[in-house]
Amino acid sequence: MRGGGSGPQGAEGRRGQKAAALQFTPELVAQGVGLLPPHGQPGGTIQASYSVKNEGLVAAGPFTTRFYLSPDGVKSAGDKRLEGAHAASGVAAGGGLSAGGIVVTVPTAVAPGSYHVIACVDDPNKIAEGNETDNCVASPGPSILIERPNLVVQAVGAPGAAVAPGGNLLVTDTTKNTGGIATLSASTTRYYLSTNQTKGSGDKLLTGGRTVPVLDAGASSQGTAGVGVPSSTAPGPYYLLACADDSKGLAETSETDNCAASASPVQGGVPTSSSIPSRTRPARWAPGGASA
Ligand SMILES: [Ca+2]
Ligand SMILES: [Ca+2]
Ligand SMILES: [Ca+2]
Ligand SMILES: [Ca+2]
Repeated sequence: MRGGGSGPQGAEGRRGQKAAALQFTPELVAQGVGLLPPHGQPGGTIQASYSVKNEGLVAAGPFTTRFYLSPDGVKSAGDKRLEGAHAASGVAAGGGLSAGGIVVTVPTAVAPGSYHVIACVDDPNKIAEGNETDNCVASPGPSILIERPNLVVQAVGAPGAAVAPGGNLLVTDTTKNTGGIATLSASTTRYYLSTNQTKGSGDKLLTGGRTVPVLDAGASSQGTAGVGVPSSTAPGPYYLLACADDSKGLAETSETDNCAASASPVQGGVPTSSSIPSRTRPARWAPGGASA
């Protein structure tokens, strides 16, 4: 009987040693985590919340909690850490802490998709604990959808008059956000003269542009811009192109659908009014820059 009892006594002894070890360290255990709102975009901010318990018999001093986006909710090396963290002042022995409204930024490298969020307390591991493997907790289901906005030009109004080199003209366009989330910032729609209806390297950029404000998902902005025609514009018919976010300030679902062309071409490259006799000037010519 004595021999039969040694095994259990040994196990109890190990349990006792473990319990004794736990008594003299903090033991942080992550309890729950959440994100608001449930959708975001690379470069955008969201708000994290979490809770933690200290199951040890010793108070935990200050520690840092960090957050990760994980496709499967299992913490692994490929998970993307959200920029920003929560600096907890500490948790009393046997106590708990809940924190919310923690502003974190989605890294620009995060691909669109659904993610679980994971909170890891004492993430840099500055506090020695009885158990270091229970410091992370994942949301039970996917808690955030990472999306991008998408700007397109829906309509371009071609000027009725000819396009004179060195002159100015007014162009009208409608720029729409067809993506599922608002743009992070304002953008610039710019305009080109093109010999066809597709943007190419030889197209002439018109000076000036139009600032498009922040657009919610599905929202559009219509506006008119005064733009200048390069004096080197050769004679011929041109389509007018409008290209959304032409300065490439926004990451979008598609970067190749940003331009649209006028339905019909306009006549371009007509000499400026100062270069030909006044009796032959058509009334439609745009004024020639400084002489206007
Ligand atoms: Ca722990
Ligand atoms: Ca630790
Ligand atoms: Ca686009
Ligand atoms: Ca863009």
